[in-house]
Amino acid sequence: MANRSGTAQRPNGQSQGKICQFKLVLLGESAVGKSSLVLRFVKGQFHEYQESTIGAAFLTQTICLDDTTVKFEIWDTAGQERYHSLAPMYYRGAQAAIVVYDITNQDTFGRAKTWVKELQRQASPNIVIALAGNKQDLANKRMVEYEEAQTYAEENGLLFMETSAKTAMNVNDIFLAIAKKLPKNEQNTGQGGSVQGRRLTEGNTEPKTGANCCK
Ligand SMILES: Nc1nc2c(ncn2[C@@H]2O[C@H](COP(=O)(O)OP(=O)(O)OP(=O)(O)O)[C@@H](O)[C@H]2O)c(=O)[nH]1
Ligand SMILES: [Mg+2]
Repeated sequence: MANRSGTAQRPNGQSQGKICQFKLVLLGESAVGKSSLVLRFVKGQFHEYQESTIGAAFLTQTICLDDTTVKFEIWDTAGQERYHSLAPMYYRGAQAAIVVYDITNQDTFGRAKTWVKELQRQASPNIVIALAGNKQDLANKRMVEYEEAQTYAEENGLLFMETSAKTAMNVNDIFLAIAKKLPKNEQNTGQGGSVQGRRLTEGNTEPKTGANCCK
């Protein structure tokens, strides 16, 4: 139940804290592991033979952050070039983006930089962007140095982590870091479809309980 100030309350009147909803989009070259990262985050699973995404996939996951429940509405886009023109539909109005590259493939890092530029030019001005160097479990085949990506991320104001959807390394952490960076104050939690996160109202406030959510 949400009261007038948007603070969720239990029937006994105890405050559960704020509930915020954010649109997050994943972008990056095909086969870098976007769907695998989402599958790991949302379902705790990994598939060696993950199918290439057609168009885009939509999933949600909820995490708890101090007194705030953060619900991510996740758009996992298709990395194949023929779907590029669809991307603005998914990043438009997004409050957060994860741009993914594969640390074993230098070209995918170049493609990630192009996505970052496109987001900086065309997405919401306050969008929180995270850069994920995925397949960290294959560090013995590394083609992109950690320091190179970290420097690039610092220069562009991006969150940065190397991740592995396979081992789960830093997967929850990158979503958590984004959740922490997103604005959650009263001013920034307007109603549906606003540029910033929106507060849930009665009827859709119940967060999913799971590994990433408090009960
Ligand atoms: N070793 C390893 N393999 C991974 C990792 N993440 C994904 N993969 C594998 O990489 C392949 C591509 O992963 P996807 O998640 O389908 O990649 P995608 O970025 O969603 O690709 P598109 O949907 O075509 O854009 C699959 O065979 C995955 O099993 C990882 O962290 N480590
Ligand atoms: Mg995919």
